[in-house]
Amino acid sequence: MKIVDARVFVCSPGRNFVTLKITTDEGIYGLGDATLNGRELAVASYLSEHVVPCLIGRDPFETEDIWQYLYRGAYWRKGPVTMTAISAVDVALWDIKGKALGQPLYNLLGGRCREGVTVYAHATGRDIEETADEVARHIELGYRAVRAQSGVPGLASTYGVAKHGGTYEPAERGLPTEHVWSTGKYMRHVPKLFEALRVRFGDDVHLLHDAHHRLKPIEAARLGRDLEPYRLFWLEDPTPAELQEGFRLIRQGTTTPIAVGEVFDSIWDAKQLISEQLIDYLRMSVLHGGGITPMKKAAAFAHMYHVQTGCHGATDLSPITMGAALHFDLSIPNFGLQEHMPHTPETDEVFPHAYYFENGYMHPGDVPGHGVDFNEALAEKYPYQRAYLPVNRREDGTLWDW
Ligand code: EZ4
Ligand code: CO
Repeated sequence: MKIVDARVFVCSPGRNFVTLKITTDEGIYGLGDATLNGRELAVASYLSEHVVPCLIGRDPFETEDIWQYLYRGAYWRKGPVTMTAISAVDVALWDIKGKALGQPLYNLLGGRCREGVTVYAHATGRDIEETADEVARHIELGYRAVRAQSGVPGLASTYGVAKHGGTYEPAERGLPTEHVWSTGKYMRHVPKLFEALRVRFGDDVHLLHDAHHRLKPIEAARLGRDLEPYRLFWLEDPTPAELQEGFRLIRQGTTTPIAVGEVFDSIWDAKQLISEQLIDYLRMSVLHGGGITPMKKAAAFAHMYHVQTGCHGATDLSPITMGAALHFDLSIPNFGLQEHMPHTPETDEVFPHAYYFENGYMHPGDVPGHGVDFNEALAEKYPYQRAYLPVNRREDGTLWDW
């Protein structure tokens, strides 16, 4: 079998997605997600200008060699644009393999290791009560794990909370909006949120929280300690992770489990975090982590150090990534938890998929490949619209991490 064509699509059914379609001489095609929130066109151009010409004529079964060719062969390694592009190729090729062999992807990756993939939902509200009501709604929907974010008194807006309540979407159309941040106000508020949630919901539901890279390590250690009575499943992205040894300070200060890695693009971003046992969950995704090929290796490495996976699954990862992630989650021994933020009906219509939610689990479905398709004609009705993630400043105007 040979690759005869590869095309890049950019569409915006509610938000922007970049999709790669690779077609073979046998008529089988595979789909990969190439979405990098706020920098979509850079990946689209990287693919169509620099990667697609190198794919024509190759055997789509050679996922390892093609991955090495695109990673090592580029000379310039790593980086979110490069790794997202490589991921799109890798996932599309695994999709082709599954379709050619008539098998769901999980059977090519080691087979099922569990009944289904436990997912966590997002509960978000402008204050503690509204957030608690959202937690209640998600427990009723069957979720066993819920991430809780709430507005902070004295701050006009914060990460994870929609301005008018309801569903939260991490990018906005137009130029970046600016938020104002206060670490002190935030840190005083979050323990009150989780105290209220444990009083109302008891101990059975898993509760999570995302600090979204806004704290310094010593502050994260204190927040983790303040949250210990409420037994979080994990505290996510407590601090930016370029300085991996910075996590030692967090570890020394708290036993709250730590999850990090949604912005990682390679195992090198996590090598020290894992080998020093500084984290509990690796959140790197098949999308931004370079595909299924490197994620299998990253998971195996993490397994040696008691680190489990906790794949990123926000709405800016397309349904193709959700499908691929579910096959990956099902087939590795050290799966931890998968994020699930439902897409809009428009997005689901553009990307018809076999995966489904039932009793707190997601299932990838049993169709060959990853089980997610792409409706090209419908996608054309939703052209790209420039959109950005917000930026964050401290109260005195200093630029901060968003
Ligand atoms: O802000 O995916 O856990 N999920 C998150 C996301 C990220 C977005 C950034 O594009 O932190 O909502
Ligand atoms: Co996050």
